[in-house]
Amino acid sequence: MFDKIKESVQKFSSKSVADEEAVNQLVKDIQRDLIRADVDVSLVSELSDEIREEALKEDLPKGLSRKEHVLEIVYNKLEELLGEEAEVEIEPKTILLCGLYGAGKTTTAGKIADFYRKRELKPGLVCADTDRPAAYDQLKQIAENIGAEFYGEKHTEDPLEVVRNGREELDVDVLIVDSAGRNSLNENLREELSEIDEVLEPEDKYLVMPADIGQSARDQAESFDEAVGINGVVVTKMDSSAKGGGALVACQRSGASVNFIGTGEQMDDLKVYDPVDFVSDMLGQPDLGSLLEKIEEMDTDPEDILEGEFTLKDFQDQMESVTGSGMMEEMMQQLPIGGNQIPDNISNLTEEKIGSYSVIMDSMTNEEMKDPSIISKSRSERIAEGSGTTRGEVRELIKHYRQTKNMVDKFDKGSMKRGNMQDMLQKLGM
Ligand SMILES: Nc1nc2c(ncn2[C@@H]2O[C@H](COP(=O)(O)OP(=O)(O)OP(=O)(O)O)[C@@H](O)[C@H]2O)c(=O)[nH]1
Ligand SMILES: [Mg+2]
Repeated sequence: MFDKIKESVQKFSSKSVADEEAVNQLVKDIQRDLIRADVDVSLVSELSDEIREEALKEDLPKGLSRKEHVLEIVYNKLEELLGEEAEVEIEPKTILLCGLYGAGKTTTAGKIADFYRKRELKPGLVCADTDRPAAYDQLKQIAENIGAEFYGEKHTEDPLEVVRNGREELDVDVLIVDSAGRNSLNENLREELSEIDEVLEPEDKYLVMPADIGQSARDQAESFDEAVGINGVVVTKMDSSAKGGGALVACQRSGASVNFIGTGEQMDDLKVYDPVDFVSDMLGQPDLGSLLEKIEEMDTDPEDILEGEFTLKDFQDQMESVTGSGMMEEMMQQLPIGGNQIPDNISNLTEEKIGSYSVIMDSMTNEEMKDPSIISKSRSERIAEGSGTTRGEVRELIKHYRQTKNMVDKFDKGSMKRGNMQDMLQKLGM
């Protein structure tokens, strides 16, 4: 995927000064990395101009070092390139999956069923791939494994009949229909999908595409959209292709929204698409500010944080325990890292900001606090309105939470003891 970019960013981070030469080198490296990930060349060139321009010409924001400023620009530009986060509403619906041979449709059908099952909606899988008898067995097995309802007819050649019967038979909240693939989007597939579409009238029609098709995802998304009117895309096999970045950017360009990405063969290898998450997963640059808050919280009760998932609720508690920047600085002095490694923006998280985060979180439902991945665009609009903030601020809060969560996820109990702080920092690459 974008793992080469991570190396380029690390190379830049390890330089002693972030001068023009270093920035130019970083931009050159990122250019090469993006082109290797099969991102459209014209976009790459636009992006590098923008990074160079902003990194070298813009005034340094207060409290940020040049290096941090440049990295922040890179993160933001990559996030922009990757488009909008997905809108995945957790509500009853019918979903039709389509795509070419081997794209990952059947596996994705199972993953999506499991995704809703975990969110308390009862899923059902219907096998409308009547081309191969093995398709029936494959989906049935998946349904059994995850505890989803299943409907299929092993010896039929009529997918429409199966879809009709499946809809009658299954009493579920989320009905997911797996369809047959073809080598290409030919007349035959067009017709079959349109007919299924008419019978099923699904709320969602997702095109499933593997990451390794890179930027041709754009053409594929456009032609499927023309043929059956897709309203979402799932990009699978992000774990096993270097071209996933290119595929995601291409979807964005085609106007298709990426709803999920598949990151492995297991049922829980599915993520709601979120560029902010994606970039921080990829580049994994820990935010030292959040780390310190984490350490501070550990002083109070490390066990609490480690019990289960680190939720937004934990994040809120953590926020509330940070009473001022002074405390943070004092704590810094006690850390076993050299003073010169401490970024200037360490006290960036002002009391004002903590206050506004708290208000935002107060506008969230319990469900959202427990599982922020369900916070879609419309939910974040509602939260912004309820808290008198903007969607941008809601996003910023969630981003901050995710960075902290990424870090917490890296800790293990052994190294949580205060004496092992050095270990912990090493683990985080500091
Ligand atoms: N590594 C990886 N493998 C995946 C992913 N999604 C699917 N696969 C694998 O890709 C292969 C094809 O997946 P299927 O789900 O059968 O694809 P399909 O689109 O239903 O294929 P047809 O029905 O033959 O058109 C299987 O071996 C899956 O395990 C993913 O996200 N990562
Ligand atoms: Mg299949």
